[in-house]
Amino acid sequence: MNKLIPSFTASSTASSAIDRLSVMSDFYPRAESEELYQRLRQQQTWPDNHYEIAGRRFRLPRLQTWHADTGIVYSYSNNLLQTRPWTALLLSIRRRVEQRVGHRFNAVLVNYYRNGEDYVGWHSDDEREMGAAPVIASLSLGQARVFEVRPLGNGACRSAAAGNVQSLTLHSGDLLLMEAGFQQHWEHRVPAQDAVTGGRINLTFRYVLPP
Ligand SMILES: O=C(O)CCC(=O)C(=O)O
Repeated sequence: MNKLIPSFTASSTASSAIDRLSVMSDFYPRAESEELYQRLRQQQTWPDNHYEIAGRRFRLPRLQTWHADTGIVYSYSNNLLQTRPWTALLLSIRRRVEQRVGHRFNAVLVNYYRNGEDYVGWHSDDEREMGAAPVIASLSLGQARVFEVRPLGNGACRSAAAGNVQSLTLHSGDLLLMEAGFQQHWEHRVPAQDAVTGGRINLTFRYVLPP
């Protein structure tokens, strides 16, 4: 399958089977990415990570904020988060990402993993509001963390899928591109890593279809 963006270099781990996932290493040079990490960590006001669904209380294993253009509605964020306006810093990062990948984005989910205990579990970013084949650009800042992918499976396929996990390490400044078609066939997670003490911020830029 052709790469949508030939100038992206696929990571050696991912390229073996996942041709709709690519990583641009050092999209931000290391020193700049560390500075961005510190600025975001301090500038963002992180909301409480406890929430309720149907009267039951849950704890999100990370902190999150959600920013979107005016009028953009997204059910995932509405369940958990209030939509915030873009900050100047987030907007400047968005512009640079858009220019590089050649896609427009109108929303970003900011995930703050405070240490190795924070994680995101297996999921696909396949909410209806993003259309049938979303393109998602994901910027990593701060502590390097493992990112795992596996084929989507259900029922009997689930156990086969579990044995087919591929992983790569995302470093500060790396831009991961989940291209059109990736979410329909793969799911991903950032597992807990007990040995990790540093924090990481990840920005996933998305295009949500206007209502
Ligand atoms: O932190 C990451 O690298 C992944 C974040 C993620 O999966 C998401 O925001 O949907």
